[in-house]
Amino acid sequence: MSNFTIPIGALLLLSVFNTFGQRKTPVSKPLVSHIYTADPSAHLFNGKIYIYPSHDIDTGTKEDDEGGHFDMKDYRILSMDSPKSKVRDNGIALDIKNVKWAGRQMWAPDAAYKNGTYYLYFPVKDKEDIFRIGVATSKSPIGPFKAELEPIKGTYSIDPAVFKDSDGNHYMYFGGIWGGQLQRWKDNLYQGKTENPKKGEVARLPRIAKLSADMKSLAEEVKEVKILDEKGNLFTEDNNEKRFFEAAWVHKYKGKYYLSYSTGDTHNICYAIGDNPYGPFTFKGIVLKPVLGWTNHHSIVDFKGKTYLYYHDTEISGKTHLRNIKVTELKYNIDGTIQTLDVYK
Ligand code: FUB
Repeated sequence: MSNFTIPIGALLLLSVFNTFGQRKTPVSKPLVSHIYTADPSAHLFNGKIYIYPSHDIDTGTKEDDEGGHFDMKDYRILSMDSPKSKVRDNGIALDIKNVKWAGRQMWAPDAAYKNGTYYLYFPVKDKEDIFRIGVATSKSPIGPFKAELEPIKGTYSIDPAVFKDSDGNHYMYFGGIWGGQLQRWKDNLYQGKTENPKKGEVARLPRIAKLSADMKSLAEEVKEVKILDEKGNLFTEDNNEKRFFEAAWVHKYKGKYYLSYSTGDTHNICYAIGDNPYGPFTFKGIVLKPVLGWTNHHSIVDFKGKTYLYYHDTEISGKTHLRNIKVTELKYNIDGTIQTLDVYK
């Protein structure tokens, strides 16, 4: 975990140090530097890129193993005419004080569009300190968004990612272990405070449910999404270079479904390929090697025939919980595998 502050002068040199003290030069610049942003969920709406990120702030909350220092209180939406153009900060789109049921910690959101309405999906702890997923609506992609009075029934944990399939159906993926509390849920029932998964146990899996036509409720019971190794086996917890931790994202390429996700404590963004939204998905490799900071969280979006990876690191602050979002191009090999990105030289 990188926890030192980099003076502005050092930033000008455009090189930073990783966890092991090695000098690294980032290939991309932070998209904005007047605020801290993370977990960028990028979408193409009306020919423009809209980025739905977490808005990191320093509230002074003490760092703990559950991520208490990630104490975010609102969402701000960024937009760009293209992945290479100027970034607009469109101001506060949803404030925690306007979410009736929310307690604390607005974590990684996502968004979707259907029939003239934009939907913002967001994880936040309720008054009992349990992560739930809420939804808020707006007629504009940049908000302001109005939150529903209750979280989406049947949802839990963090990191919602809503995928629109070619047939118009929407699916929500979600879940994250450790501070994201996924380990506290079994068969969609809350088990109370539960230890993190142990070595040798089958690793926790991301969840999926189809969204109802109203986009504000689940159309079915939440299911686990199986991620298999090359031999068809589920990963165990000690295979933490490859197993799921948080930050699921699904995109489609040449008719196949790509599930990408963070391995958390080993800091990779990995991916697995499947034949339908529910999986199973078979592990293929690494999309993005570890970035500066502890967390790694991304999204993948197509724009004018190219594919872009939005991600974050801690280049500006050097602090785990104060991140900055970035973008770089992502490329495929002829066989459909993804070319692994190392975003430092
Ligand atoms: O931003 C808070 C949490 O950090 C996200 O929900 C995780 O995916 C990790 O990036």
